[in-house]
Amino acid sequence: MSETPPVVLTVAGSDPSGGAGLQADLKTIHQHGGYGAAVPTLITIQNTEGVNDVELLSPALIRAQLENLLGDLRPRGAKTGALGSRAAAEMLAEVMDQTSFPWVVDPVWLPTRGRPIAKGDVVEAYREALIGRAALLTPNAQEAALLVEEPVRTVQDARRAAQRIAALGARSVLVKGGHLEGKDRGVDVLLHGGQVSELAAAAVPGSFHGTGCALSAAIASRMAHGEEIPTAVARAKAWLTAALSHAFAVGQGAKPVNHLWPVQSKP
Ligand code: PXL
Repeated sequence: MSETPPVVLTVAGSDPSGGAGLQADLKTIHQHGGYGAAVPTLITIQNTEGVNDVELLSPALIRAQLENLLGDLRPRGAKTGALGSRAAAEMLAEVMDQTSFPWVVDPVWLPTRGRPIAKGDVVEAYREALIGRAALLTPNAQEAALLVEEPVRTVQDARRAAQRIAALGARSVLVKGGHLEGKDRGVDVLLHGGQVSELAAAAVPGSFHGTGCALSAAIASRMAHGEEIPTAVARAKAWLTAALSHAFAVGQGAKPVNHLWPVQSKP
């Protein structure tokens, strides 16, 4: 007899190249034993070489999709990716208040390549409305720096940023170290239960796309299965490192995460 998988919801942008956004999240959720449900927030015109343009869906259209879905399906976990605007972030905060499952909030404001996929004042909306409602916030170093208005270049900076983001109301924070400098590159900092810990992984050489999306979707899926945040984060990171080591090119630009790479420790 097969067990019913937990529903895992992603609220994110569309990346037609399949490397990031909704498309990446659905593959990752499936691979981690979840049933993926997906609400698009914006459409990018994008291939593996970068984001060429973005069109935001209206907050009313995003809200209608969410309310209709949540009136029927019962997710056990969720993640947010690109939201695109302050208005969408504030609307989502209201919807989050009507739910009781954990939300992983992945701030997505700047793609690695191409034009920004969010309007300027979106950072403030995260600070005011989303940080305090997230079970876990997963900024990279650059996003953490925007949140705390201080540079984040070293593990020491990342530890301080995590504490300051917690002081802004976040329950748990994972500052991802993929963009840290020198020997600190690839060291993530997790603040959970008031404790700060470091997670190191061997840096995988190459130019990749969609690493943050895959990581947050994997963590949300593991949490939907009932895993505690530190275990979910460590195992999701181990899977991502392996999935990056086995990435392959699908176009002329960055390689997407190999989303279908097997998960060693099943949630
Ligand atoms: O990797 C961040 C990201 C998330 N979501 C969408 C994107 C990107 C980066 O390009 O396009 C839709």
